[in-house]
This record gives sequence, C-alpha cells and structure tokens, in this order.
Amino acid sequence: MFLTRVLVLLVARLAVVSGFGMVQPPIAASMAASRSATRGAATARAPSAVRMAMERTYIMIKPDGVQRGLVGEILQRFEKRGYQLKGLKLYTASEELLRQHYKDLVEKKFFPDLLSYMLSGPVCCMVWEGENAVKMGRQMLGATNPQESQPGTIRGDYSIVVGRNICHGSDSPENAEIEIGLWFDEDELCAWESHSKDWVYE
Ligand code: IDP
Ligand code: MG
Repeated sequence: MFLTRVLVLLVARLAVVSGFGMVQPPIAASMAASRSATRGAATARAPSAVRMAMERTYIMIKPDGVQRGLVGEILQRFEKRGYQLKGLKLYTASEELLRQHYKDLVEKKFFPDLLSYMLSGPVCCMVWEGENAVKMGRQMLGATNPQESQPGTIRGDYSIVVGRNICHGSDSPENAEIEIGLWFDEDELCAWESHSKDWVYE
C-alpha cells in the first residue's frame, strides 16, 4: 500500500517536471508568446542584404475618384499593403500647378481635356513612404489606359477610359520628390514611426 502511494507520487512528480499532461497557464502561454515575438522582432531587425532604400511617392486621387467616393478604398489599399502615410489633404488644384505637374504633356492634343478634368473638382493628395514605393505604387494603380490595367489594380477595378482613370502615381523617385514639393508644403508632411514597421519589413 505504502509502496503504491510512493509510486503514484513519483509518477505525478515526473509528469510535473516533464510538463506532460499539464495545461499551460495563460500567463505562461502569454510569456512564451511574448518571448517568441521578441525573437521574431530581433530577427526582423537584422538588416537584409536585399533591403531596398525607403522611398516616397506622390499618389493623387483625381476628381473622378473623389466624386465617386473612392478615397477611403484607395487609402486603404496603400495602408493595408504596408506603406506609411506621410501626407494627406483634399485640395483644389490651380491651372498653374497642373501645368507644372503635367509639364511634359502640355503639348499633347489631349492636354486641354486633361486640364479641365483635373480642374473639375478637388483632388486628394497623398505621400506614401516605404520600400520601392514608386514602382509598387504604379503597379497598384495599373496601366494608364484602364482597359490595359489588370483586375486587382485600382484603375483595373474602378475605371474604363484613360480620361477618367481615377488616380495619379509618380513614375520615378526623382519625379516623386519634385511632385511632393509641388503639392505639399514641408510642414504639411509628418515625420512619425509606424508601430507596424517590424511586422511589415524583415
Ligand atoms: P500616368 O498617369 O499613368 O503617369 P501619363 O502618360 O503621365 O500617364 O498621362 C497623365 C494623364 O494624362 C493620364 O493619367 C491620363 O489621365 C491623361 N492621358 C494620358 N494619355 C491620354 C490620352 O491619350 N487621352 C486622354 N487622356 C490621356
Ligand atoms: Mg505620368
């Protein structure tokens, strides 16, 4: 009888030591999760050899996008992708500003139509920052002609003709900086660190 009790106690002790059959208390589980998260974050902070430079791009929702209630949808796509919003405003453009912004297109036959389209209502100006933001921004917008844009892109999902193609995106990092300077004053841009940074980048 005594021996049986000793045996039972020994088995129970062994089970505790090995953790067999034990339900992990919530606090221990949360500590373990937190330790593994910390490990993840430590790995995440290690610089990657293929890491590209952070870049800013100028994205603008044109008057048709604003009128059609697509501001939230477009903002959300960039936010969900992981890009960081650095500047945002609704703005009524002037002809002078548009002539500067589209300076390479002023001689085009369609320029007067483009001008009146862009002057027809407010636009939504945005600066997004992140890795390869210019190229990825153009990819998210889709082709200039919506009928050549892939479904899943903004133009491919929400527009049909080139003269109402919803959005603008800078075509090079150099032009992005020029456009940001054209559409925003320096004090309209916010310097802030995203708490999601280590969960978006490795
Ligand atoms: P992008 O906006 O994709 O960079 P761009 O060639 O820079 O394309 O042209 C600027 C904008 O001018 C276009 O987004 C579109 O609104 C307008 N546009 C371009 N080509 C045409 C055209 O052939 N007909 C009418 N509008 C055009
Ligand atoms: Mg362009």
